[in-house]
Amino acid sequence: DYIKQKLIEVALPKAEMVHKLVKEHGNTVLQEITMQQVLTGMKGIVGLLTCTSKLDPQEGIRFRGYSIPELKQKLPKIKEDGEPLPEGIFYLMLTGELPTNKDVKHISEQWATRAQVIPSHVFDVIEALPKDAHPMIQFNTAILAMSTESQFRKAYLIGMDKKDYWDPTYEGVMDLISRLPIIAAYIYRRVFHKGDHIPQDPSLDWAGNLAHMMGHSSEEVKRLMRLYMLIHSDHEGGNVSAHATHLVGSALSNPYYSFSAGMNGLAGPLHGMANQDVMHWLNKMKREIGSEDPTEAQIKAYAEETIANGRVIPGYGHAVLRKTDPRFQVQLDFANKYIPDAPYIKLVNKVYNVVPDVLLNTGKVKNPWPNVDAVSGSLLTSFGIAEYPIYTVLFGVSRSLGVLTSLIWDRLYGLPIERPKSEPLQWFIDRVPKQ
Ligand code: NMX
Ligand code: MLT
Repeated sequence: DYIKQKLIEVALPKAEMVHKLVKEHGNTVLQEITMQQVLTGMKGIVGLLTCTSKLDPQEGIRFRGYSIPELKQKLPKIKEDGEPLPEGIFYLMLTGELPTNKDVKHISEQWATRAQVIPSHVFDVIEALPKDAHPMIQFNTAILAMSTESQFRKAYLIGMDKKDYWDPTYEGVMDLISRLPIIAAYIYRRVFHKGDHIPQDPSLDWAGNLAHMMGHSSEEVKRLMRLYMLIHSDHEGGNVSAHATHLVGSALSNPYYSFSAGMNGLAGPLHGMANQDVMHWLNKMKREIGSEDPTEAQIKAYAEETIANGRVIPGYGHAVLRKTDPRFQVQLDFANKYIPDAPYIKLVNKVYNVVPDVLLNTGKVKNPWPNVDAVSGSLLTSFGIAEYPIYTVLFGVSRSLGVLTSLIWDRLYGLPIERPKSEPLQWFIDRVPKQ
């Protein structure tokens, strides 16, 4: 696998730089930290080294310096008018370089080959769960069950030099990513299509194969799945799923354990589960208003009621972003191009017209604009994937690309175990300046 050779060439000087920074500039002060930052979710505290992507509050995400519109131009596609292949963004995040068509084909083939062997106990474990267990429970259980395959643990036990840990990590990551579409599609067909499974087609690309195995094999859905897998793949290092994967990985837990930790975080309603919750919010609103096509005034009143009841409006707000999420915009553009008249897309547009003002009027919401989840479910539903509980699983399949690439880089950099300091309440009270 020539990618490994390339990776080590790119990474060695960077790993040396990290070592040098710690050794020669370890006492450099990076920033001041306030009481508020620590007590409100560590917002703005730089505590992580992450190279795969970086989030600008105004502009949104850039993957190795490239914005989503730039990637839509620069990453390889199957057809010129199609969407970039997620294999390409994986290569970019991993190596820092834009891939050629050959690189993308190589990764597609690697994943298709590695996906051939999933041990049967993984499916037995899924089958042991009730069918109505949330798909994220089934997904994460399967991820953990696959850790019996971890090369990392075996290499560790035979006494591998720690400089080489990145190698079995890379192998585990490639195996795990290759298998996630099969697991996700298996759960989808088990829960929503009477266990009528569709075999993988190794000639297809990673995202196209996922759509195919889910039973949505039109070119339109494959195109949508490529876009979906591209834009959900990473959101710098501090979001809950990335941070959890990194933290657990810092104990040298194998890629399966580490990714499972990230997926447990993604299943929270303030993170990835918001994509399912948006659909429940929209549908409950329609039911309570008693109309399939509520007016903007009705939507505004419903949003105000949600807030008055002490609940959040899912799909809106962000811990870092202070503008409309470009991942929201690119999905809306896709919808406006291919399905402008879809009722859910019209509804999303109406909600977008009124909810930011409702949130601004609370006087406390720092970002009133939509995030990635405000439209993704409506888009999937409009293309026939209307089973909401699978949405966070799809988010998770995509998120593997970024967080697991970062895990490889954690090993390449040789980062140690993560262990911040904690203090009880009195310590914070004692820090308040005396009058
Ligand atoms: N609806 C109602 N209230 C909100 C919202 C919202 N969409 N967003 C923030 N607030 C409230 C928040 O609950 C907090 O209230 P309080 O002081 O009473 O505790 C106040 O506004 C200040 O919060 P922020 O500093 O603006 O937001 P924070 O950084 O703490 O949280 C989110 C960020 C994303 C968790 C928050 O905006 C939210 O709960 N949004 C809805 C859920 C959602 O869409 N999550 C998905 C995020 C993207 N993803 O996929 O991960
Ligand atoms: C994400 O994609 O991880 C979310 O937008 C949450 C975040 O960045 O904090």
